[in-house]
Amino acid sequence: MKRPMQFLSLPNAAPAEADVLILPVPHEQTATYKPGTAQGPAAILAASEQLEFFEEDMAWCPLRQMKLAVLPAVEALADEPEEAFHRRLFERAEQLPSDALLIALGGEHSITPEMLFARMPEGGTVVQLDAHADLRPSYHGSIYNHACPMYRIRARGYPLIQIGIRSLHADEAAQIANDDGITVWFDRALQRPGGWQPLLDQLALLSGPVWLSIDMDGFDPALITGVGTPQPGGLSWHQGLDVLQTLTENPAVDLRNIDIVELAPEPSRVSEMMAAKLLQKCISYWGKSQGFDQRAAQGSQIGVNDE
Ligand SMILES: [Mn+2]
Repeated sequence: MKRPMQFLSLPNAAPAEADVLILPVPHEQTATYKPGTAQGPAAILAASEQLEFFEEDMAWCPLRQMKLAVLPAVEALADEPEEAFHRRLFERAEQLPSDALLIALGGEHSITPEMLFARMPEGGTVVQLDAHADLRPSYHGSIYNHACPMYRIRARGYPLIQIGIRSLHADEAAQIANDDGITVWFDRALQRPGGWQPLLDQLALLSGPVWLSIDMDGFDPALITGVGTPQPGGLSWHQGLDVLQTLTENPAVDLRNIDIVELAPEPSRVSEMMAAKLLQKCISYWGKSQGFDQRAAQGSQIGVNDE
């Protein structure tokens, strides 16, 4: 039997009423090294069954006071050209309510641009956790390759803040050096004494719409081996949470869109558990920043027997 797509095993709210929308996009077309990202969304949601309803950092049960819906997955049809799939993804993202928090689950990183073009207001900034700059204009003959999403986004004028970068082509390094709209926080410098706080200071000064794009390979592969293209070094779990918390607690930032991409499940299940817990933190930190903890309990999703 096909496992129902649910978060924390909870029944899904009606999408039009949801405060949080989870969009599975199990798209894997251009992976260049380790396959498996197509199984990412289902594995993350299955792992979420093991999470507690209580989220310990913010000390509340987010889904007692927020409504969440896992949406039907957007998947490529058999023999569908890449361009047609990406157009459908754009249209799907465009139809979703704009005031809910959208969290898309990949799939490979190539899914980010169309969703972003559909939902990100002008003047918005992209904050990207990633081992790779993803600034190639095309790769293996395709602009939709997972090495290219940030090139496409930057070409539309959105400024980029890239965090944890530790693998890039010389041409990407040249683009970064010549483009004031790209700020890169290289991993090696971030991990030196005093290297981390200036990044948080920059994020605390951001304003306007922000899209948070989390490539799971931005984290240390010692923590999460299940990624398509692992690279030594990388962010710790707590550094990832620092970024999330700084953005959600910045009242000048309007964070409505997050993607979590490039998870390729592995038998240990540690990798998908980390992604599931990160998803829970996104929901909790965002919900707390929006004041949902002050609202009356919904009572609709967590039943009395679910404790
Ligand atoms: Mn990436």
